[in-house]
Amino acid sequence: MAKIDILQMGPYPSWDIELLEKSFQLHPYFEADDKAAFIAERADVIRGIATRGELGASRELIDALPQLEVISVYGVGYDAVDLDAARARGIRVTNTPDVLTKDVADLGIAMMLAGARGVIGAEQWVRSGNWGKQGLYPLQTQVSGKRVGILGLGRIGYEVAKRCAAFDMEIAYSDLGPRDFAKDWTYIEDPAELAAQADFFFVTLTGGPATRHIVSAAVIKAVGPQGMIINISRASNIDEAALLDALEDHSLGFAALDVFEGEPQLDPRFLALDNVLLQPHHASGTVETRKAMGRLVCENLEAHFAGRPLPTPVI
Ligand code: 8YV
Repeated sequence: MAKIDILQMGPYPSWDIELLEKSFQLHPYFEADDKAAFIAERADVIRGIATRGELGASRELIDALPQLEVISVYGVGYDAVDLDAARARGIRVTNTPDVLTKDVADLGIAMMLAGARGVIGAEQWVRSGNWGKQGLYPLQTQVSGKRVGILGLGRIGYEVAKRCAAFDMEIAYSDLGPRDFAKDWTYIEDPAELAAQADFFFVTLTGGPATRHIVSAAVIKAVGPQGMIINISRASNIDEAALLDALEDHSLGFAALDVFEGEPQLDPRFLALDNVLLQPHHASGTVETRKAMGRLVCENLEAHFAGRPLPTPVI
């Protein structure tokens, strides 16, 4: 029987390709020079899309594929998929929640510690020979016992909070309402109020139109010159221009960022700053987690085409 045709939006590790190719014929969109011609040639056969969180699937692409039935996202975030366009056509969308939660929280904590303790600069101090020439590295900032504000106490926010609790931090959070499982932590509805009482301010919200720029200039200012913002969610959750202004004039102390507007291109202003820690959107980037994500992408596609319930549906 002929394999079902799947449009592949971005690269996957070889083990995912092997897995997917057992059941599907992959069409690597990202390798095509002429994207429009690539789609036009395959429009009548493509029944599924395998995409990545940051690549999603636009309305234009969905509209160009009349046989499309399912979009399987390699990532928990599906904000780059035009859900309205998919819903209007009855196209199913799946993502990869849960399997990446702990890794994303781990990287958030690593970024907090690295930023506060100057781990990157300290390593440079050793490599450059400054330790021998200039002596001790400048003193850094303590993390244990400090106040943390978590904007979005979903799966990832909860894992961040648990880790912060192990550092004896005072935990406050904001969400749509107080969460039953968070009785030991303080609920503060307003993001700016949450920010005002946080030394370390984690952004762990779902991305999308509803939360766009929720971390506004006012929230950034409220974190303040001694504070740090850690973003392991989506760039769109922060007003990036306001963030850059605040980092440049030091009205915000530090930012540790895994996500950027227009990534992988960055606003060059970031590169001139020494009060940022910049990471290449790799919070879920471990072999173990990426293997689990790849399996889920494949399992969702297989379930759909076999008429079984989808393991992790979005719509
Ligand atoms: C991935 C992500 O880096 O889960 C998400 O929403 O953004 C990340 O886990 C990305 O989807 C991999 O392409």
